[in-house]
Amino acid sequence: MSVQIKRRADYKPPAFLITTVDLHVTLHPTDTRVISTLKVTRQGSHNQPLVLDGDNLPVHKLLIDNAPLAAKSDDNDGYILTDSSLSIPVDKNEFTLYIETSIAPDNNKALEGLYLSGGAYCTQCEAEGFRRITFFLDRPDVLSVYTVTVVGDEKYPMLLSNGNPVDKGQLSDGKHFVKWHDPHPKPCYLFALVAGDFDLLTDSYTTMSGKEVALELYVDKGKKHQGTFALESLKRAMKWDEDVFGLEYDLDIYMIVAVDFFNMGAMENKGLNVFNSKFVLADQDTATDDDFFNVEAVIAHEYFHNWTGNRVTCRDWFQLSLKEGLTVFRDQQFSADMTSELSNRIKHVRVMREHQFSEDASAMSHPIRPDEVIEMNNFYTVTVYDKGAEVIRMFHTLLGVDGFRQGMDEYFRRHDGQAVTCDDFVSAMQSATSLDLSQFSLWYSQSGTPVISVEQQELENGKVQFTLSQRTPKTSDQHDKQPLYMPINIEIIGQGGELYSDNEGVINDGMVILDKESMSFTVDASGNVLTPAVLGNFSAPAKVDNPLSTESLLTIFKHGKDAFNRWDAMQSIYDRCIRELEQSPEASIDENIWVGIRSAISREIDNVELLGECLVIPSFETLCQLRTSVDVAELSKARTEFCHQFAQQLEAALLDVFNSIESKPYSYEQSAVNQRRCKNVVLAHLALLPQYEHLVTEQFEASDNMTDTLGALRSAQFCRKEVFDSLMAKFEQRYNKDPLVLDKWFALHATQPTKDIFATITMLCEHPQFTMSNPNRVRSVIGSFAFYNSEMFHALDGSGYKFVADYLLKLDKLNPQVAARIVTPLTQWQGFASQHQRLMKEQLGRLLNHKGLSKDVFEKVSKSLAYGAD
Ligand code: B3K
Ligand code: ZN
Repeated sequence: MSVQIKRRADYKPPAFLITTVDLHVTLHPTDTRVISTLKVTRQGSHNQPLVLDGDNLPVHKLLIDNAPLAAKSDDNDGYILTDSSLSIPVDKNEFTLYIETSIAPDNNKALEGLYLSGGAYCTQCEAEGFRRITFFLDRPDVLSVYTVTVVGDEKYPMLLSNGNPVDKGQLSDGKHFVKWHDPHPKPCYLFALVAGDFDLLTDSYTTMSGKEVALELYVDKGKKHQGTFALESLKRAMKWDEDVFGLEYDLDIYMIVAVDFFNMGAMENKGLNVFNSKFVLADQDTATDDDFFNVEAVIAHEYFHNWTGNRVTCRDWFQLSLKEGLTVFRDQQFSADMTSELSNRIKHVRVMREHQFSEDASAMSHPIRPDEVIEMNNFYTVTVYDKGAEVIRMFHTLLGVDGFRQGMDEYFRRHDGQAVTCDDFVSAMQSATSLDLSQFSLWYSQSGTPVISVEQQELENGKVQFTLSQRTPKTSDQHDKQPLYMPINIEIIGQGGELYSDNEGVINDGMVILDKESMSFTVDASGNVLTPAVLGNFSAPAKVDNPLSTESLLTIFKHGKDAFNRWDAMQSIYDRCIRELEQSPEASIDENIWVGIRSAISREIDNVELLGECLVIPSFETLCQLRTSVDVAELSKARTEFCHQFAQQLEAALLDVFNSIESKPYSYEQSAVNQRRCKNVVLAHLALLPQYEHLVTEQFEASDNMTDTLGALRSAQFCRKEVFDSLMAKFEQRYNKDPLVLDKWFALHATQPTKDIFATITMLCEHPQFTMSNPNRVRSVIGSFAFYNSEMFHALDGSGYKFVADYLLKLDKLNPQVAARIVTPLTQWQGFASQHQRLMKEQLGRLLNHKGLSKDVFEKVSKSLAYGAD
């Protein structure tokens, strides 16, 4: 297969710009006509032809300043059309180009470009989907003012595009049209068009300068009541961005459309966001607390893009983290302000440890600003997004709230209306601080997860020397690593909980800067045992190697000032216990640990937020990241055994917590969320003890909300099979008309570690609500199996790997983007024992040899197989 690798170093400014775009789109399922009129200006003096991107598009008509141009032939110098480009010979410096083309949205199952699904026309252009609609300079540094006329049947009463509506009317053939104008120049990836028949929720928001903005939310017919929370979230996001960053909305109307068929979460098209309905629709009967949280977070994320992404956009796609890392950081800060700082931080750190660390350890390792890409869609990764956000968080930590705001103000002052680079962002931040950020900027170019090691050594005269060192192991893409500039949150805690400071004054406000391979400082311990709690609040995206005794970990839990550290100490204790059971399955856990946890529970019984988080045993995926050569069956067995001992040993304490939390009528507000969370975590532990099975069924029957219903169902996974089956059957009967809710049921089935899992999955795929063409369904069945059913996915007969590969071969023909996501667990073989590796590579080999494999899947599979070969 011949593929083209694009490199960041090869960037060249565009040879032409397109200042205005006039699009006229006449919708039809198999013959949508797209007429595009472009004002084109040559950049600089050169005589190159104008080369437009166009993905398998025909040219029906082409005019330059009204003069027709034909295709090139022997005796005529016309345009040259290939399956990916249109080259137009032209010597004018400024001209108007008219091109007529056509597309078939009904045959578009990749859901990129313009597609017709679930009865609505919808577009997705980021990263390079606009070239599937019409010929264009499909790159983010070409900014144009758009005027768009959408023509459609009466069957589609709502015809939407970016900006403000400026005209509408009936046409003689029974069709109607709406014309839109967006005054803000934008790159084509922010173009959007939607046509359909929706229920509409309306509201308005008055901005800080007194401008009234119309808010419109379009949802499927009959779902209006499920849209209220999203609309309220939008207003909270608009207010927060004004309060915290002084940023105001800039059009008269802000529209959000929720659609069922969507490859990812949502898309920030200017003035017309398109959302996966999963991140819009929410009410207490159908959405869990986590769903409500996600709706608010994604609504905010897309809204925040209006400044960080749309007003200031990326020069090229290698700079993606410029908008995504920054916008994720902004949405995280917003969510923390709306809900709780602690549980937000824990949530995001879990994502880093479970998914980003594994990406960095795999063949897909890349810096937050990648250097090489085959398929851009493969780089919307946890590294670019979440590690990118961690890098922005470090700017925030280093510059402080005011310094960061000053840097942001300067960034907008310099770059509003431009397409810029990560270096431009760093330079704006540099203007707001006296710190030298040059070493810090290595975070943009160096991949991999640094490991911080902590050592302590007793010196004479009662002093203890602490040494912090850093090392970044080589990654698949880079062998040589340099020391990074890291802010490290640190607490030195004495046995009685007193905090110590150092003699050299390197700890400032609980923070040290580690900017070389290693650094040391001393503390007067005067005979006291000191416990260093390092990387509090996950102050840098790193792993920590801090060999503390169990007693020290319990000290951190008991006396640590930083709540995050306290949670983290508990996680380390669990990890340590599970390791013991891996080494010897008969081992019994040190009684002191149970005593410590029991007393922790009784001390914190009213602090349900911390308690709820602390009682979560690290996931299988997180444990994998702390180990090498994982034998899946062994690790799962040890984890399961630990969970059983945990429930038995702590039975009385867990029951106390369960009984202390009274069930109240549902409301989505933080204290109630914390209580439900804690209660459901405890229920899952108790469910391992047969005598508490009734608590699970009782909660299921009594529940007035999806959080508790699903909490009961998850716990029922640990009860007798007939209990689980009967509750699952009731759930399915109740929600079988609501595929979005049924996704939860699909996922629960697909993650059951049962021997007959393939029969179950086959049955799920035949369910009337399942369709391979809907990414949400595929993710909930096949994605859940591959990512979260570790025991069966990694079964040593290779059946799990083969099942996923077989499915991906079919899916890849329809939707390469989704296939390339789901192939991820198969490509991350590096952390597993050799018997797993061999079987995983066997399936990767099958995929690679498949004729017609998409470049999306090809890029990930070929890199994975090449890993370690050099
Ligand atoms: N910018 C979009 C993601 C587009 C993904 C293209 N494959 C959503 C977001 O991050 O807000
Ligand atoms: Zn984004």
